Amino acid sequence: MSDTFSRRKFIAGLSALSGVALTGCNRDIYVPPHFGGLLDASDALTMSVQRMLLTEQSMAREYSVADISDDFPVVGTRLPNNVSYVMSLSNNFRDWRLRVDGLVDRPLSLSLADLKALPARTSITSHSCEEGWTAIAQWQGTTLSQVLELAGLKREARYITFRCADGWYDYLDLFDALHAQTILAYGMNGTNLPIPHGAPVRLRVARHLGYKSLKFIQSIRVVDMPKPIYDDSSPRLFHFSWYAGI
Ligand SMILES: Nc1nc2c(c(=O)[nH]1)N[C@H]1C(S)=C(S)[C@@H](COP(=O)(O)O)O[C@H]1N2
Ligand SMILES: [Mo]
Repeated sequence: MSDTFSRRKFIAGLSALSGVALTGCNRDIYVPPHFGGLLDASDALTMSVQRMLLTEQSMAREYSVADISDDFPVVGTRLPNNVSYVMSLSNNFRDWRLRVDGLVDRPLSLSLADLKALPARTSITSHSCEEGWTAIAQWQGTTLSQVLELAGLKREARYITFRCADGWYDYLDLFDALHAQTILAYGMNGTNLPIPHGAPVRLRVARHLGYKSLKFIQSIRVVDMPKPIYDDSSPRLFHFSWYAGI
């Protein structure tokens, strides 16, 4: 959004759409035009208004079957060294559950079958790792937005945080979390997601570099502000500085 874009009109439009007047909002106050400020400006943002905002978002390019890479590298963890993960792997993830909690109306505990019962999205997108490679695969899963809608985001919800079975932890803002190409993927190239690629479920965040596409997702927590975690078991300590920008 450019500086010249009329914020005032935009916010006014939002309040009209959501049917809620932004009373107490001093319209002459300068608010920097960034998404965080925009969300803060309107606590009245409903999911449907957010979805309208998101239709303005750019989509990552989608490819055809012929573009799928023969070799998709594995980066980082190939098999989480975690007892409960290995146990659920041994029963084919039948007892695996995805917890969704935090700032939601209805905390969830979803099985793989529950996720697969939701409408699926299949897309062929490219994945670029900051280590310097790009590969294309077909991913199948449920959009994260559907799962968040099932749980029901509370008004204070701003970020979606993820914990993985190997100790990785990261977050998405609502714009990325609700994006149509952000999926919880359980299928890759027409088969179940292979273990080294993050079985049973990984994130695919099409417009981000590879590190945001977390593998071995274990739980999702909705928060108003992601907290840096000091966790000795987390290989992500070196990513700590990324939180500084929030
Ligand atoms: N839990 C977890 N998620 C992860 C990683 C990891 O090691 N553990 N590696 C990240 C990085 S840097 C990349 S490029 C991709 C790699 O996914 P792939 O192994 O399927 O290629 O997953 C990302 N998500
Ligand atoms: Mo990566």
